[in-house]
Amino acid sequence: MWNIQIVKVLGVLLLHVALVTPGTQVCYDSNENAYSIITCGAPGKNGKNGINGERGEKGETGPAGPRGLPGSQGPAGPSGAPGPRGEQGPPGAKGESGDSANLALEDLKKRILDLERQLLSLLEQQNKGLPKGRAISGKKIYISDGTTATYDEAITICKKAGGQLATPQNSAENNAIFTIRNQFSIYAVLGMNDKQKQGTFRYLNGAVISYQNWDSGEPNNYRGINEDCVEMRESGGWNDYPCESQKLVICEF
Ligand code: MAN
Ligand code: CA
Repeated sequence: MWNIQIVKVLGVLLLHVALVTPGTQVCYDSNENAYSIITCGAPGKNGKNGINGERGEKGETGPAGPRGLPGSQGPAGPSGAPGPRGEQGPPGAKGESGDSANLALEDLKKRILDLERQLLSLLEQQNKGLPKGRAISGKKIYISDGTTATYDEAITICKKAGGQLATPQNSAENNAIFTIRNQFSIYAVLGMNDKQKQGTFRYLNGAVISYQNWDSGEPNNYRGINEDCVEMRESGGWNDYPCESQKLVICEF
């Protein structure tokens, strides 16, 4: 009996050594109650891929990428609105004296000024040829429409007209005013007074007069009556008189 068991085990071992090759193995068959050599099957093929998983959550924003290369220059924009005028610059240095063009220009200027003087002089001489109530002296034009007024009213009338009350400052101006005075045959009020200080006559701007043409005996503040204003008589000479009297208004421009 014991010998039979040994023979069995030895037999199995021998079988194992002799017959088990790669791809086979010794298996115990419980139905047959015996060991037998079987060829084991090759491993099965891999199964099919599973279905895709669910989409993951959105990842965090990555860090900013490196700065790109500068783009090419764009087209020029439209020109802007003109700026405000700048302040006047200092006068330039005096130019070099006289090429022929400059000389010709200077000569032309002189001739124009000469013509201007001659024209004014002619107009002065021809004061009688001007319309009534108009006279000229130098750059001044004198105008009257025959209106009479007090001294204060006369000042207002001339100011409103854009000029000032006639104020002779030399004999030529006095003559021009005289021409108009004679046309209306009314004593004319002049633009000066001695209201501030008796005996000191001043122009409307407050300056003491620099030219005078008083008739003899004037100014006299006649009989102590305040004669603070000045009129031009038919002689062309001046007399002081009360400012409230009505006199011919002649304005200068
Ligand atoms: C009148 C007025 C006076 C003037 C005298 C001169 O009385 O015109 O202003 O001084 O005449 O006699
Ligand atoms: Ca007088």
